[in-house]
Amino acid sequence: MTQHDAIVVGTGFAGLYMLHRLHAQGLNAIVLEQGSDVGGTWYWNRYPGARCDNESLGYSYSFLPDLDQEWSWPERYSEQPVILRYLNTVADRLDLRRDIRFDTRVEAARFDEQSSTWAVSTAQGETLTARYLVMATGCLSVPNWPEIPGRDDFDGDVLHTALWPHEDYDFTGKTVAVIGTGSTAIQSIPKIAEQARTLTVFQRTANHCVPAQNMPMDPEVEAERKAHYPEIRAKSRLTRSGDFVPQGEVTLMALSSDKQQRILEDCWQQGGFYTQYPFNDVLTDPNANAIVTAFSHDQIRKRVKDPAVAELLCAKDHPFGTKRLCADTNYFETYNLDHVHLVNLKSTPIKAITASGIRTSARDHEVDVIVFATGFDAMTGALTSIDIEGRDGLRLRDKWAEGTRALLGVAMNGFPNLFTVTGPGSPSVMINVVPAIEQHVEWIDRCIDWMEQRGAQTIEPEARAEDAWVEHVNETANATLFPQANSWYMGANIPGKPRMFMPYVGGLGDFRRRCDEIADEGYSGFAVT
Ligand code: NA7
Repeated sequence: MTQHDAIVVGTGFAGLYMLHRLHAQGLNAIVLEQGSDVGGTWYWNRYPGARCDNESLGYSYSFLPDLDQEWSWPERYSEQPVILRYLNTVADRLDLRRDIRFDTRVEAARFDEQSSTWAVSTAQGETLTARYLVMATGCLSVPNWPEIPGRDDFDGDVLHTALWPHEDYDFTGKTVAVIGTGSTAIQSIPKIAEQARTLTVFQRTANHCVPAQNMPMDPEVEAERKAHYPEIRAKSRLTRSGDFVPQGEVTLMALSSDKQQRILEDCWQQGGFYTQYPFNDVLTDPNANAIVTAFSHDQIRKRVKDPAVAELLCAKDHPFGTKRLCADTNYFETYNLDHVHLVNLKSTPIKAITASGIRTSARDHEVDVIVFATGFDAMTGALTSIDIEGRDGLRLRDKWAEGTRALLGVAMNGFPNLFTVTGPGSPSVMINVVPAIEQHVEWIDRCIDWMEQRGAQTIEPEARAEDAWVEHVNETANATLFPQANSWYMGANIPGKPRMFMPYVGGLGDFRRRCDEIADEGYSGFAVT
């Protein structure tokens, strides 16, 4: 058994930063990573068109001012290879690789009350122990393979967007099926269509989608940002979204109809999350939401030639923005191509995968390749797929059987010295995730330092503090339209998963203030031994 001060799981943005902070404290830390290199989400998701929906100039670490100045992001939104290159650069520059063990999958973690240590066992048959265990396993890291009978019978290639081959996959001349129409499918479908002989998209639910308006990086915008990076970073830490743009200043329902249309046109012109940022009522007032929905549907009807296809592509079963908003480049125009077809699974559901393709209730679709763009067991999947056992034999899977419970999304009653970066009950996926990660990592780092200074042995949330936070998370979500959608935020994409709105919608600034208060008060709401 190898003994460490801290074990971190995962080498995405979270794991790399956590290791850097633990190094700075002089602790003996090791990171275990299932992949063969760093990058987390950006290591695995290599599908054609994979790109970040957050703007490049805000989707990077805030603690590397020299790198901020040296680095050039080529486009407004970065492609996966660019972000992966950035993370590799960070890992090299901070000399992190020496404490990362790749190709190492964590299978179980057990807390030993006698020694107050975690024993972490890997699929490779090793057990490592540490006083602190930090799960930096990401919110979207366990691929969802839907239970469709017959997948193993298919004679062609089966791909999942979240487990994409590391060498380029060539669709040229192939008949291709894509299952799913979430963010990932919306990014990859136009790219796959460029190569495929035919492409058939199997859509169960249309998603709300806005134009990304991607473009080469404007040198003036970049120079301006570089001149003011520190101030902008500092301000972004206190905004709702972790991004530095005006937010929530417009009440849509207070405007005349003309003004509403003009501001929406302007938002669509700016693209991406700008379509949501200005408003303070779109995610709380169904009337305001209906106006944005109608506007967005009109844009789709203008872009798609076949009116019946356009109608199918308009999201109608959930309010605008209550599922993760998708950002597109040429997605809707792709359906104007003769070799691209849309199958509506609501009227003709998939019955099975056969040796030659996909069988719906209407007919067989023969294809060479099936691409599953079917998402993730989000927020909890990476944690519950590991057998985590805390105090008194309590298993995390059992604790969360009726819904997630955690204090600040960072720690859980019954699991001393276990920390989760961007766990359920924190802003995580509701905002720019890099500032969300940084806030959590810095809080964990400070907490571990405090423990070390006092010679304390264990820290864990008290049950009543955890209950109060869970109630606050629920109340905050229930004051919005978010719970009306069957989203992965709600666990609704995985059969049998408890329905509960998992992330915290109160915004980063207020969340950070609450977390800091708790730390300033000597970790109020936490039991320390
Ligand atoms: P999402 O957003 O969860 O989308 C998955 C898609 O797959 C969605 O359209 C689903 O339809 C569809 N799906 C899932 N299971 C099935 C079955 N059984 N049959 C047909 N269609 C199915 O995942 P993404 O990867 O696109 O995006 C996840 C996040 O990654 C994204 O928001 C960014 O934050 C990055 P449904 O809506 O469930 O009817």
